[in-house]
Amino acid sequence: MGLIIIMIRYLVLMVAFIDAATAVTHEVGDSTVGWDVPSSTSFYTTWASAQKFSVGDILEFKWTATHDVLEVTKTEYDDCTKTNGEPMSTSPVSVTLTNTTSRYFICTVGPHCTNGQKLAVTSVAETNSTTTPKTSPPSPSGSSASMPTAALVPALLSTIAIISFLITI
Ligand SMILES: [Cu+2]
Repeated sequence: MGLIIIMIRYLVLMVAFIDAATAVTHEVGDSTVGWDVPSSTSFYTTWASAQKFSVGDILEFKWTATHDVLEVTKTEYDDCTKTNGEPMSTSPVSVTLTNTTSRYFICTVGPHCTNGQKLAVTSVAETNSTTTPKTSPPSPSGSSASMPTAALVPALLSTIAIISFLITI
């Protein structure tokens, strides 16, 4: 009997821990295109709008030909100009989204940025509550409806884990 309780508690804790440590890695452009001069100038805008970026998530830029990644201001992103900083020229480049500020990235090689190799992302705060973020990204109706439930289950399991510890101590 005691062993079973210990095992259940262990499993519940594991689930709670995994949820707390979950950070999604977004491979920019997905594995088929990656970070490249896209076939359409709106490619990365379309790609980004299909993602849900949360604080703590990671952007991963991967490429094979000659490209680089430079984080720039919005103006530089809009105009494809570069005033500050050294581009990161060795693939892969990982960038952690640390807050809800919009981030802008371009490739500084030749006319790649003008041809659409640029990315803008905005992260939403990762919370387990049901409050909606101030700037909610366009999301398909299905995914937004299922989110609160998905966040509730690990929260519930964490609570059970804490309670089971308090009882046995
Ligand atoms: Cu490039």
